[in-house]
Amino acid sequence: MRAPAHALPRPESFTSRLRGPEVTARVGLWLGICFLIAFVTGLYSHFQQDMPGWLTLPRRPVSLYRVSQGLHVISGTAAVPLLLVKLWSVFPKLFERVDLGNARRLGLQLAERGSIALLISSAIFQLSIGLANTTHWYPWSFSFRSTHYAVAWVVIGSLLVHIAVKLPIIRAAITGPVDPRPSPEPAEPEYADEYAAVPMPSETAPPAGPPTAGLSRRGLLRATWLATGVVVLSTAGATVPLLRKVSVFGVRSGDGPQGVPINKSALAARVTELARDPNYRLELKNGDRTMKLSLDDLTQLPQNTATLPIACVEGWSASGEWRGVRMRDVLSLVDAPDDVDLIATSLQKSGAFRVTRLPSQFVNDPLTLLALELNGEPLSIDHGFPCRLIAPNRPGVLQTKWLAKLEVQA
Ligand SMILES: Nc1nc2c(c(=O)[nH]1)N[C@H]1C(S)=C(S)[C@@H](COP(=O)(O)O)O[C@H]1N2
Ligand SMILES: [Mo]
Repeated sequence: MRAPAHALPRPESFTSRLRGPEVTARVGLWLGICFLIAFVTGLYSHFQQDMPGWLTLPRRPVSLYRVSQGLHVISGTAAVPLLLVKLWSVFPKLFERVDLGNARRLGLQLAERGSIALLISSAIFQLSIGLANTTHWYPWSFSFRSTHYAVAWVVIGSLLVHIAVKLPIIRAAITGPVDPRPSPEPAEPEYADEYAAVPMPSETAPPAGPPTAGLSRRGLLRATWLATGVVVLSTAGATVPLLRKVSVFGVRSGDGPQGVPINKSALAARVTELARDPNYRLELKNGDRTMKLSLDDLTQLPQNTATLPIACVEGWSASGEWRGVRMRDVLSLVDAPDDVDLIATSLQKSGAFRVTRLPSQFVNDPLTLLALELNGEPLSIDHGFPCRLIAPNRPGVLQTKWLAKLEVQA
């Protein structure tokens, strides 16, 4: 029966055989895996930047944050095509009528729909702002990190409820066949041979006609995996050096001054003049004890090398060979005790990343440098000339450039 033109469609108005729990559950399984990876790596990244007092984060391996944040952005990106296919596969359910006659059923239906509405809207919101962030595009005024963090709990919570509610359907759909089995054709009597081997299902010719014409569900799933693979390959080069050539949409390519991409340039941070000023001095402060060091003074101190990545929260990362003075050695100049935190301030007058607190375990790490050189040359102005902070296993946002002041926290 056709619905009148002005009425909403009914679930039966959608006739594609490709839809079904067999498809929804399989795509959903991978989507769930992506969400779980993004959630765990996201928590790690959040705590890196907002470390609760009870937590000590590891400093080795030095690339842990690079791998974790790379996985975060890759799994979030892979979730986009998966979510689209999954939403398409359940779209007709949107038009199911609620049963107004039965109060108990109505309550259950509303609860189910409410939790799904929350899941879908939070997931779409989360992936959208995450994707925008990887392209360095912030078309909103709220704080990205705290919003992304809060919504992550909404997504993961409503996802768990959703999985719990649908578990019987998911289990049956995943363990059964993807495509409906072709109904066996009755054997023609003259060919019947009771000694002939029974044909394996794959050898059985599919019945002719509409039931198998066109794309099968298996084909749809293959296309979905392929699309997800293409999306990943075309973006993951921002963090996986081997993929740089195929990652046409990699937001940051491998290039940038001295072989390392830049996020904020000196021009954008309005520090060029201050950074190039021949009277530049780095201020050290430990209580009343202060000291001012010129770039020349800094180059006279013992120099060390550390190979450490810059791993931006936005997903790109690159390794560099940094050379400079160990932070511990710098602080010894003002007799800083062993277990103090450090506040590093940039020449920048404003901006979210002009100040960092470096916990004592990083201050004392022999790989933490006040870097003066990158990949064999003095730091370029965009990488933080005259000097910057570089520490192992920390997000890029905390690797403060164009340092003006290092202060022992009282
Ligand atoms: N002073 C200052 N330092 C900063 C930033 C900034 O905006 N201001 N951006 C940070 C971010 S977000 C990243 S990812 C790294 C990038 O370092 P690079 O430009 O040398 O690659 O610098 C960090 N240091
Ligand atoms: Mo960054």
